[in-house]
Amino acid sequence: MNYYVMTLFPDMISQGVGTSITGRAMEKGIISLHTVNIRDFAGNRYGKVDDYPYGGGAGMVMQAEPVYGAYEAVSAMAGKRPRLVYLTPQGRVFNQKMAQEMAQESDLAFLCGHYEGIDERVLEAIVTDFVSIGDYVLTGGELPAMVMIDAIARMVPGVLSNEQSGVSESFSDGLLEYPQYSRPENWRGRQVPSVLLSGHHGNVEKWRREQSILRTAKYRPDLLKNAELTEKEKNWLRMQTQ
Ligand code: 6GU
Repeated sequence: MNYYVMTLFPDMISQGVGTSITGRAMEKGIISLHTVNIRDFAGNRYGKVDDYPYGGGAGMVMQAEPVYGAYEAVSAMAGKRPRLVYLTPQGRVFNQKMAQEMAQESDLAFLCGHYEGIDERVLEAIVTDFVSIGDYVLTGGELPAMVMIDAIARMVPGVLSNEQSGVSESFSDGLLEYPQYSRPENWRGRQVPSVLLSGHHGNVEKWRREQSILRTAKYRPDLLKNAELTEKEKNWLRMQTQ
């Protein structure tokens, strides 16, 4: 899968994506990353890409033409006009299902804004998806783009090892992960739950499933509506919370 990121801070993206699992996937050629500096498409000698908003108000607006030029360059690299995600708190809130769906694309482009926003006309002309990563405001689209690239990349075959891939089931059944423990058995007076030391695989699986359900009920009760619980599990959960 080929990623293209249009930004004023290309180093931030290449440093982030080039690290750890996504970095390894780039080395292996499973994903590629092309950053495009929007400043390179400024129509002036100073690399100025922003101007005052028509109608007045605070801050500056990123102008349409440099952004359009950057997308033309991305299109030339991709050999087509790829799907383009604009990172904005006004977008649809990103989730695992969207990550899964976007992972099917061969090419995916991201547009990172700064200042008070980008001239609406270029957004109308080129953006296919308006996406937010949650209900809070960030200073720019770079961190959200990296969040999306990471979540999407781990859905691309070969990016995770077989061992790691099982972990991706965690959200797909709509429940939070169960707690994990490693050595030592007693850490500063805190014991590992005895069922995990029992060697009884069936009991371990049952305990982990119960822990997932309890955690979800406690921290993310909103997820339970869409989680795949059996009638028996629903009854069991009612018993626990009474
Ligand atoms: Cl995509 N951009 C910005 N600037 N802030 C955000 C966001 C995006 N998602 C949540 N907050």
